[in-house]
Amino acid sequence: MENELIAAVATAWGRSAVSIVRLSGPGAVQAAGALFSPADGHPLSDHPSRALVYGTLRDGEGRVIDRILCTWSPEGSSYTGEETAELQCHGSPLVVTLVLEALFAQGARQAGPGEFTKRAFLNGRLDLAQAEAVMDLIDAETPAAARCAAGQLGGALSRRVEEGYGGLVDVMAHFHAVLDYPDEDLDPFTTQTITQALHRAREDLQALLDTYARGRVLTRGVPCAIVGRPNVGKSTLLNTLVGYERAIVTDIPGTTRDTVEEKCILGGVLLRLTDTAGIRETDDRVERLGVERSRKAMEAAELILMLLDQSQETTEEELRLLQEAMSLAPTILVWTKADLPPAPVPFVAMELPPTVSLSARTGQGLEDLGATVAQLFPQGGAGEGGDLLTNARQAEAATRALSSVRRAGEALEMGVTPDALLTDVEEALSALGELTGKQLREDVTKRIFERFCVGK
Ligand SMILES: Nc1nc2c(ncn2[C@@H]2O[C@H](COP(=O)(O)OP(=O)(O)OP(=O)(O)O)[C@@H](O)[C@H]2O)c(=O)[nH]1
Ligand SMILES: [Mg+2]
Repeated sequence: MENELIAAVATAWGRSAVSIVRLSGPGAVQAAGALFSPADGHPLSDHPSRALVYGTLRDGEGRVIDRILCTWSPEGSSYTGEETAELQCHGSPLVVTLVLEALFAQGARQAGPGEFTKRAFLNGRLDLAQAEAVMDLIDAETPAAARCAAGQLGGALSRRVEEGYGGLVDVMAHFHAVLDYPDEDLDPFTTQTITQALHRAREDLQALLDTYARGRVLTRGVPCAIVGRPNVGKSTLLNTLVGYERAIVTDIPGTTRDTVEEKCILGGVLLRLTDTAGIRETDDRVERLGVERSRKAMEAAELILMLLDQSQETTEEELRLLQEAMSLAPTILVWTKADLPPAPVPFVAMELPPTVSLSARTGQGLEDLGATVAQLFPQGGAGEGGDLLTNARQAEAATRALSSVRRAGEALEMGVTPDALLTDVEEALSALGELTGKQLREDVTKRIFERFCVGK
């Protein structure tokens, strides 16, 4: 039910200086006021809204729970758009439990995941792209991702989508005018205007869709496989990048059997690293299964670090693996063990990918690796404004909008009647409406907000 009084702790669970308990819905101020006595002797609701009021919080039986700061907001000017109260108590899980129990006794119920933000959306305080940005900001793992989400929260993506929406609404208006006066032929001037409008919508939508690659890198990071023959130093590199001894390292070739996954930030980019078993022909059953997994990791990767040991001669097999890597994803060739004397450099008749030379042991060359990653996945610039697509749901809606606009354009060229074309434009509008949540099915809404944490 959307109009029930809900309560939840909004801060992380655990011991801390302060915890905040949120209360939203009809009767929020009354429920808080029944338990909270301001130190100045006036009831909570007599204090100005959104001011912090100091006082004592008691349970229903009058026992003191804590001395807290409390604030309230009237309907229409809170995060959720509902009447709310926030109780800042001391950051003790026990105190928080007692506060919540006391509020439940006043008729509140526990809020579900994302329920506050869902109400904010339903009450028009945020559109859907902004609501998703709330979650992205909380989940951000790099400064660039945080800045992008903050931009989206400010409405950057929504504004871009609205512009496209406006253009298509103009097209609709034109056509409705034509439909209303069926006796008059569509004059050439109108046809041209509409063709142009559809063309612009197509370009805008394509440009918007193109932002998704970058948006995905920002929010999800780049799946990155570290591959190479046994003993080239894959696990050592993983450990160096993540800053602790995550994978076992020995001088025995074939040490890593299973894939090992870990995240790191390199060149400002979030990498989802997978250290793999060294790829070679082997009769060992376990190792062979490991090699299969290595190949799978390579296929799933969006960046491959192909390691070659510069202190050993490069084999044909390694060059074949390098070629395979390059055919699968952007690849960086990493010469490892730069602290050891080099073996003769092989003659290679193929074009090489971006190359760095490093020693995971001394750390030399790691900065070059970071710079190369940053070049392949530039993070700064436009994306940080937040006017880009960052999740699959948004990209799917934009794709649908684009194909409808394409169909409309093609239909116009083929000279179909305006009403046939309108259906396509309407579909494009409805897809764009889903993006910002103007038009949305309830099951989709539900799924989106379930991704949130309780208390948000
Ligand atoms: N001198 C030097 N030795 C290194 C460097 N990186 C790794 N090694 C050594 O090379 C050997 C193999 O390292 P690993 O990281 O286990 O190699 P791997 O590629 O994961 O090997 P497998 O798991 O068997 O495929 C170990 O003895 C490491 O200490 C380096 O930068 N310099
Ligand atoms: Mg290893």
